[in-house]
Amino acid sequence: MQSELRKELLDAFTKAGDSFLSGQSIAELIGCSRTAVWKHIEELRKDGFELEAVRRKGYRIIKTPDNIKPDEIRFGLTTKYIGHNLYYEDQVDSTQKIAHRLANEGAKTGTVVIAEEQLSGRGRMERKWYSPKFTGIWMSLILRPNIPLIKAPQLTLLAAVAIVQAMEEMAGVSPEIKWPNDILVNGKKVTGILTELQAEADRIHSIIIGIGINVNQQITDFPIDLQNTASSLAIETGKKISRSDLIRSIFSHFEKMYELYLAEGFYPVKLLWESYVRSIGREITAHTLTATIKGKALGITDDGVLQVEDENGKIHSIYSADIEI
Ligand code: BT5
Repeated sequence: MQSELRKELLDAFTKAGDSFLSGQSIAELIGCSRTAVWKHIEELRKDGFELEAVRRKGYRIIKTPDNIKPDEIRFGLTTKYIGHNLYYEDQVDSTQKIAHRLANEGAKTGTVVIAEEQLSGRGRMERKWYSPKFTGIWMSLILRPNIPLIKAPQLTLLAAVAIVQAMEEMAGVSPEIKWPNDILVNGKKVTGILTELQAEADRIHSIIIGIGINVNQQITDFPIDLQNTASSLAIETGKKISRSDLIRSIFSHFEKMYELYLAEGFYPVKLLWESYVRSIGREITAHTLTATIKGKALGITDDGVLQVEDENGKIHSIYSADIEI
């Protein structure tokens, strides 16, 4: 975790935007001496930040180190709570595993675990999520909403909307959502979402939303068996995308959607989700754990459940499945 002082310093620079912050005002803001300010600025420089220092004006940050360490994410972060407690790891089995432990220990809503590499990244139903070093965003977000268990899948859809909005903003692509948890760009899977719960009876303790985004991989970076179905933002746009910009944008869109959801329920989220979805209105095959259902995807209910009409006109409610379009 980041030190409180470092957080305050980066928040002050975020608020200042392009303006300079004088040594005196930094000292007052974070409650330390001018000499200590100088020391903190030197530490930022050592960690890869470029600062401009101008006499009588003060300091401003002109370049960040371009990584996804908490400092880099913190600078420019404007959310109220999403991403404020950030746990960064170089290499983990799965960020979900760490997030579960932190949630058990009482981690606050908005806590995020992020890693450069996952050795056993997981998808749904024990499937593997390929998460190579430095190229993607592998993170888990902890939330503690006061909602009934049955509504938990809505948060997968909410996350998908926020991620699509952030990708539009930061990569200039037009992603499509494939119910329930995939985000595709030009028909290829760029993102998977895995929502897990800690709950008892009908009470949710926490929801852990795992988000995996392929950002800067080239096609040969994927294992052969994924090369036809998977892609990255860099492949689809032909340019490298800043992972920390994308993460901040996701946090900020997520927080806005989440606040809307808590205040007004799922309906406004559903409307947005529908505008990004690919499978609705089409003939699909849904493979659930117990059956395969062929038919027309009619839409989702207000609870986020997929409705499929088969050839006999029977309507099936599908809670979770793999969809072929
Ligand atoms: C998902 O599962 O799509 C959910 C993936 C969630 C990953 C995040 S990363 C951070 C957090 N920590 C974790 O351990 N997990 C979460 P599912 O719908 O079951 O899709 C899994 C399938 O996607 C696999 O069976 C592969 O076919 C394919 N796949 C695996 N890695 C991929 C990748 N990097 N890009 C695209 N497709 C991939």
